[in-house]
Amino acid sequence: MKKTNQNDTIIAPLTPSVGGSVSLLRISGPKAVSFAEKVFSKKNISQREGGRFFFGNLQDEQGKLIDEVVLLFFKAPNSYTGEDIIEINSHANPFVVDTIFQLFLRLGCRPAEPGEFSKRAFLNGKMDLVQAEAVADLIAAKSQTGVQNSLFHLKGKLSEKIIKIKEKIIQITSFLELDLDFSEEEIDIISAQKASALIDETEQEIAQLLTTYEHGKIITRGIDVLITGRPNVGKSSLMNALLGENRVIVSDTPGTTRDIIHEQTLIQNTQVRFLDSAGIHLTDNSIEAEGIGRAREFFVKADIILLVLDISEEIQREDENLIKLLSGSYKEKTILTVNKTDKTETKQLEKRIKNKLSNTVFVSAKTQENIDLLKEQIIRLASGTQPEKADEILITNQRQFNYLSLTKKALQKAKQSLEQGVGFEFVSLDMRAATNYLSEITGEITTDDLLNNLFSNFCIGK
Ligand SMILES: Nc1nc2c(ncn2[C@@H]2O[C@H](COP(=O)(O)OP(=O)(O)OP(=O)(O)O)[C@@H](O)[C@H]2O)c(=O)[nH]1
Ligand SMILES: [Mg+2]
Repeated sequence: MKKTNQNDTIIAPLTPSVGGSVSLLRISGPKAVSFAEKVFSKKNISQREGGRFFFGNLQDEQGKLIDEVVLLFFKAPNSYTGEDIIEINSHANPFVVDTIFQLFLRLGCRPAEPGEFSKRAFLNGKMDLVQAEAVADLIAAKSQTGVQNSLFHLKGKLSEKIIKIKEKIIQITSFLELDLDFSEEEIDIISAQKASALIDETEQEIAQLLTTYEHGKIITRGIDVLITGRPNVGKSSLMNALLGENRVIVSDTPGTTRDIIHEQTLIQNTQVRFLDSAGIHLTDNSIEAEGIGRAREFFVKADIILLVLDISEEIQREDENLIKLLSGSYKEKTILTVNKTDKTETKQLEKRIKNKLSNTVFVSAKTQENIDLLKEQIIRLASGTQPEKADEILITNQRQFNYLSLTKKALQKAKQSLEQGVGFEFVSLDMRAATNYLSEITGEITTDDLLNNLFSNFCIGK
């Protein structure tokens, strides 16, 4: 996001440009009302109370009728952005919407940058950063639980939790600093042991929040599942079986799938996106070769990898190489999916395969055997630790996760110092660092770069 002037009056559509029957445009800033009064048939809006709606005609500068509209007025500071806001509900015809948009640009509005309404809301103290992120999460949530969790964040529940933890840390720090002040008089305010125990308590609270990230991530963003394996093992057939429809072409000619094909579905109320890829030839020489560079990119990005084997054939060198590759850094997220169980007596092979990877499922894409079990495994593996209570607050993004991890590290360092008998003045520095990291989560401490980066990922009109 460019550095933008906060005094500009900005405009953006809140609804998609095509489809629907009503369209909504939002205008926010000091001149929103005066611009509207110039072209709306009802005047003196500024003298009315905020939170009202008005029905009337919208006309251009020459008095030509553009549309019959409903106009909403929110008076500063009681609006989303904290500024005067006018919202125009017009008919959803794209010509009408564009004519209104152009009219307001001529009157002096500037098109809003992505996320600019929310950025103004943050800068005007209407919400903190966690709440602003919750707005974007709520719109994009990929499950009902994701919606619920975003609402918790929006209502400030995560922020409250973080502020409470921060207050505890500040209190311990003030004990430590007070103790330093009184050290001459040999009055003990707090012992190192007591301080260490209190820090440990807060560290546990942060550790608990950190464990919610995996689950928080998937309910907000969904799960990406990559289906991989050598040619002809039944990757595309498996994708169809998991989707419950014949989406991908299947044939007995190896090399049928060429490009990555993705399709999504809901499993246990969670959005799952399957990616079917071309079969990988992984010969001994090619493990490090350029050829699998692209595949590796997908290995990194995927939340779960299904490595498909064909049990009706002997395990081949290519299978072995893929198993070797994936049992390295991708082990935790790989499920060895042994396919075509309908074709052979599997007992012998089962034994050989059993210990190759800890997560193994035997399936038949053809008869659908164990496909439901595979779905369960996918969700279980991606979810990490499940929340204990349904209404538990989950953290949902990398930024929150990183700052909480930094806070935890700073507390651990403080605790270590106390155990080693380091002076309270040094311990207090780590405690203050911990407080600052928490302030960055809610946005009490922030930089222009961070704000620009965060809000530019929002959609236009939010
Ligand atoms: N009997 C049996 N045949 C299967 C099963 N799954 C796939 N096949 C057959 O195996 C052959 C290959 O299936 P595909 O799904 O095209 O395999 P693929 O791994 O996507 O192949 P490429 O795209 O060429 O890499 C087809 O003839 C399928 O009908 C299964 O569970 N049982
Ligand atoms: Mg295929």
